Amino acid sequence: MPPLTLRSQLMPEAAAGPETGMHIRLREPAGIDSGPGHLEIRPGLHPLAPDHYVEYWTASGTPTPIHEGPVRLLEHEDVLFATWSGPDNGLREQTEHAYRALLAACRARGFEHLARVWNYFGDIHAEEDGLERYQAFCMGRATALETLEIPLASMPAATAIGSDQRQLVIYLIATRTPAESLENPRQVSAYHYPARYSPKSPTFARATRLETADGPLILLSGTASIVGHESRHPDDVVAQARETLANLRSLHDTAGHELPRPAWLRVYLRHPEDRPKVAAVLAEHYHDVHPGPIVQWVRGDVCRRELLLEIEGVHA
Ligand code: 3EB
Repeated sequence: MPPLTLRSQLMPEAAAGPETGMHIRLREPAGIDSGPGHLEIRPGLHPLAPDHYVEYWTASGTPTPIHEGPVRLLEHEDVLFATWSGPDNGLREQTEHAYRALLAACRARGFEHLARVWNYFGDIHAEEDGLERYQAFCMGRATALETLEIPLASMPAATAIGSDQRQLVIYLIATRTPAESLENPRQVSAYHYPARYSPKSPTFARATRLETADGPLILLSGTASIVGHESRHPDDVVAQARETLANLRSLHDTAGHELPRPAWLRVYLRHPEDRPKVAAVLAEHYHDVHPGPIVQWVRGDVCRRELLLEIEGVHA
């Protein structure tokens, strides 16, 4: 099989981006729409002014749009973009239902492998059925992935963030051949976290690596100030930013040699006013990377209350 073509770009809203593929726009209302060759995903997040970027994912071949109720797909030769938008009350059941439907749709078309998944829903810390909603989400997701017999060593990279709107929005990238799942030696694998974080552990890898026609593509999961399995530096956003970047560096070091540079990063901040402090830490960390990563700043709730930021991105 020739290497796949999969490209990711973060571009200013005013720029003319690719017309086909998956477009992630931070505007209201939360949800997903499809056009002839593209999907528009609105996760229910707010960008921090004055930045307005759009994230684009493109692949080779003429895309075929498929619409099956709450599942919308965009099928390419060797990449399938699959999305879900639906209510986020009864989150555990909704999440399990969404994952089952998404995975069934991917498998039916020969895309057995998940490379990257993004998950957004509102009120992440609220209680539901005696669980925090993030835990309810983890249970629904883990149950679906177990039923579908996805091995822990083949988990996708992921993001799960509390948004500002009550809508469950999931989008993912599936491939016919497996991505390589990467773990971080500084962190316990999320799927081995102790049960106190969630009765069923979060099921994701720290990153995935895909070989593409343009070279390796590293998809970084949402990464926070967690060492081992414990949150570090509660109440200290600068120390959390440094710890998060140490995690990203360690992850990068495990991904192999001659790796591509960070193309773009997205920083989720619980408190928008922390941006200047975190921006200074990022500038210092990437001062010798030219060109440095494009950075998008977003308001979002990280799954543990004490965590003030999370960073995800793409090396390409
Ligand atoms: C962590 O490392 C922070 O449940 O899919 C980051 C990325 C986090 C993805 C997920 C959770 C998820 O545990 C939280």
